Amino acid sequence: MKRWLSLNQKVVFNSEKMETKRLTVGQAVVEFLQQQYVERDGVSQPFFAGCLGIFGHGNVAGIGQALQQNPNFKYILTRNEQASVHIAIAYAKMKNRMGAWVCTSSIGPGATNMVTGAACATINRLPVLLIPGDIFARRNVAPVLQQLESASSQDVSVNDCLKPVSKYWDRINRPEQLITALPEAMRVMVSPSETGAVTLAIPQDVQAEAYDYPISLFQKKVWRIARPRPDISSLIDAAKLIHASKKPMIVAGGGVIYSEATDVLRLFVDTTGIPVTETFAGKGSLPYNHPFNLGAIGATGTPGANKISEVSDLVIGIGTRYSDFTTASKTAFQNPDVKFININVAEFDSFKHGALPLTSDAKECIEELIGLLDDYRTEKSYQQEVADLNSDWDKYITSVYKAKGELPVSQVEVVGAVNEFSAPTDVLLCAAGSLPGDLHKLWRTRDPKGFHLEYGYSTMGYECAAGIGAKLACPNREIWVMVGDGNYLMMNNEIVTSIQEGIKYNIILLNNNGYGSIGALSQSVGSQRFGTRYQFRDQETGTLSAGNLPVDYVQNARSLGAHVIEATDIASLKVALEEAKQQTKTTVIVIETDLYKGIPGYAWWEVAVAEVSEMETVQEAYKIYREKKTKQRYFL
Ligand SMILES: Cc1ncc(C[n+]2csc(CCOP(=O)(O)OP(=O)(O)O)c2C)c(N)n1
Ligand SMILES: [Mg+2]
Repeated sequence: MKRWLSLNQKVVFNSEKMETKRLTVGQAVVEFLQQQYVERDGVSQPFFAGCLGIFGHGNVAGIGQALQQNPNFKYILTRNEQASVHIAIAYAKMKNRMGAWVCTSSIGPGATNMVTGAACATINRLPVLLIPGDIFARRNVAPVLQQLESASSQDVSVNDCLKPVSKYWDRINRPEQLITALPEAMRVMVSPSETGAVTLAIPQDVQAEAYDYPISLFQKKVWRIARPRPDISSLIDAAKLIHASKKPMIVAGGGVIYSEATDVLRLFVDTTGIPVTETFAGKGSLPYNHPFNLGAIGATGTPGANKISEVSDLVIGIGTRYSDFTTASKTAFQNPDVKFININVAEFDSFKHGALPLTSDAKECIEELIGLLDDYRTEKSYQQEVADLNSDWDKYITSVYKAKGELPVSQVEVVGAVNEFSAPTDVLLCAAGSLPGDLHKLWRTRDPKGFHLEYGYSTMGYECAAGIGAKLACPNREIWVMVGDGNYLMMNNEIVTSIQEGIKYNIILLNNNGYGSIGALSQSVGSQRFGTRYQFRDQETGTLSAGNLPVDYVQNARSLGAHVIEATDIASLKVALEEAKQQTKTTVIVIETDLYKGIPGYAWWEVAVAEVSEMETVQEAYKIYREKKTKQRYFL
């Protein structure tokens, strides 16, 4: 043992003899984060782009002070902590999870503002590091401003709300706990199967305390993003299932894009003739005009995708978590003998629907599968059917994109104008409302990163903040945020941040004076759009029906510092899009759209309907609901 030690002088077993650096906890965090790198396929890059946030008493002297003395680690002041997280999510999504931001907040409302963002990140499987301040670990001055007191424990703070929405959650009560907590936080953030929101709650006194940290904590560390290979026996079984299948299909989810598997997917499709359907996160897996691309699947899917999923005997899910929108609330797959193969880096997802699990990286697995399929090819007639469905749908898109000349314009006409104006590598960004469904069906995606939909959590208010994150990740792409009036009113404040930072993106604000989406949903459950219009209250009927509210979106956006253009019809919208592109600062185009003009859907989405009611419309809706439910299936 002695001899071994003498040969390895640098190995120190006694922590007393470690080379150390005296830093506050806040300083140690910032120094550590700057040294974290990720590497995939031989390309290495720093993982953290910087820190977004808002200071308060919980973080100003700790993380705040550390950020000031480390100007190389960028700090961006935002307007709302939830929005910080939205920016971080959009960035990580555009970076295919190879980059992330830290979000810092004070104690209390700043921290709980991040709960929604954390849930959004975790559900979408996107990495973000949250560092909320926390109440004094020392406790002697409790209760501090914003402290949630508990009569049953002193070890509770509002940060505990972040536990269920975080993939890793820790509270750093002593400075040395950082030494083991930080690598754990990194392990989870860079894991393709585990990633999501990671929370390190750090009490304000602890953030400012100094400790002698081992210098090895601050050495450059490169985390390899592995491409785990599938189990070979399962892979052989998968190849057999494909060989036996007459009507196989692929459900391409976000994992295809995050794994950068789009080229190999295309090769797989070209060699096998297996058609592709796309989830919200997976849209862009194949270009829209590939003859084997059936487009959007599920509740907001195309007729072609729904027709094929109804009869398919083998569904190959790649990087999908099978949300209810994808499965049309478990009604999409009706072949009594349907089988599933799931290629997913997360074991949890790969076992869904009783599938043959190929727990592995999408790119790696597809490559290996191609090697086992020999000359397998779907029948010519099936390929022809798919190609016809693709071209029929494209003709339909052309017809609905065309402006009809009626005012207010329809939402679909706006989608058409933006799609036709945008360049292939531009980014369309959206999250909630009636736009996501229209975009899922109708957007002609030409680039794997061209379609950015946050539809895991469908967070109202995501869009205007997320535009910043998308632009930070892809400065050379033009970002087109499409947002409804409801979403815009929920969170538009980050326009100010974009002006502050000189980060330019475009917002197309579709004002239909209320909730087109939930209004239509309300109607479908028999509730006649109750409480979904932005109208004055009618004092006689007590309903929101006495004329549109006079919200001036043009003035609103202008007051935040944006360049604003008002469009009244599709012709003026086209001119506005050109003007927006020329601008160097964030530009908002406001256009009024029709609340009622929508396009039909081709599959069901389960939303519960009242079982009893005196309202006939509800009774009728309940009958339809019961009928639809008969198609729901379990896959075991
Ligand atoms: C934070 C949040 N609250 C509520 C909802 C439910 N919801 C989804 S879309 C929507 C209305 C969106 O309104 P708008 O942006 O005007 O879009 P439109 O429905 O008119 O297309 C609501 C209330 C949600 N997704 N997120
Ligand atoms: Mg609206």
